[in-house]
Amino acid sequence: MPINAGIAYGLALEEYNRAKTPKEKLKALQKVLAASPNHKGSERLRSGIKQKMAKLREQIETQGKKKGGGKSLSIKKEGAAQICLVGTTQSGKSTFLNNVTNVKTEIGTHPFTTIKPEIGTLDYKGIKIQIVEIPAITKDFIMQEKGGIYLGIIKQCDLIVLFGRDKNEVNLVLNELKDNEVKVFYIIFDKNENVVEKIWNNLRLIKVYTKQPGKEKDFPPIAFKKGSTIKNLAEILHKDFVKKFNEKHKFNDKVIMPYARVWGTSVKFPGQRVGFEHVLEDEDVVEIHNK
Ligand SMILES: Nc1nc2c(ncn2[C@@H]2O[C@H](COP(=O)(O)OP(=O)(O)OP(=O)(O)O)[C@@H](O)[C@H]2O)c(=O)[nH]1
Ligand SMILES: [Mg+2]
Repeated sequence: MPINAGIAYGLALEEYNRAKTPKEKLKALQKVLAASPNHKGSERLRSGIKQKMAKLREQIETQGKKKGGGKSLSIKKEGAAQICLVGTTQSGKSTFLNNVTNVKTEIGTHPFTTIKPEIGTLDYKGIKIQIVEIPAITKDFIMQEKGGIYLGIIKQCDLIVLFGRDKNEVNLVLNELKDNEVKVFYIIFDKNENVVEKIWNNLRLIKVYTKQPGKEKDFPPIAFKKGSTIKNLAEILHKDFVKKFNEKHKFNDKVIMPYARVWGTSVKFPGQRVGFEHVLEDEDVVEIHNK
């Protein structure tokens, strides 16, 4: 089917053909896409352009990582989860970071106060959650010098908290995430909500307390993915324990089957005896008997 392309489209294509670096090419392709006809007959054309853009972004990202030397800008995940604060400038990202973590970073009276990722640790009922403020997102932020690096960090995190001063800004950030194929789950910051609670509820984690027989539960709790079992807990507590158990079992040695007692919503009554495959729930207290 013939495509009614138009002058803007032609100019953008020309710009693309002249472009040398991946960044220039990506910028030109964005124009090509914007100017390309948007009807059924041009779907294949548009999806082809988008695929090319995705490849260029990847290229820019890898280049950025190499250039940054991976020192101050690649962020090692620490704690049970890594959260990224992503939003427009002066939307309250640093304010939130300072409020909920141990970090005291500068709160701006001017735009673009935060110029590098700032990292803090949130202590949620004993579970450590890493929070990273990404410098402000602008339209086409991927074109900025560090854009690729920031995108790399964003793509790796477990949850995004999205900031914007109004609906338009929130949409701008959402579009940037979409254009750059960020698939991470996000929540939108709302100062009238308990954002920390909302973060926890969207992480798909549970916190589990251990306990020694006859004693109170231990603190801090340990974080696990939803769906984790007693076996997963045992593996963390006693690294050799599961292995030894399996070995003994294999040689038919006389072993007392290990078991656990659980208090919490995953069991029918407090202190119920359960096996290795028992699925844990948030706030469960577990006493493992392995001797
Ligand atoms: N819109 C908005 N502004 C806030 C909020 N909390 C604080 N501010 C004010 O907004 C200004 C910027 O706050 P920051 O927390 O530094 O904003 P930021 O998003 O980190 O900004 P940059 O680092 O410059 O991108 C300050 O004057 C704050 O007092 C909030 O929840 N919403
Ligand atoms: Mg800031």
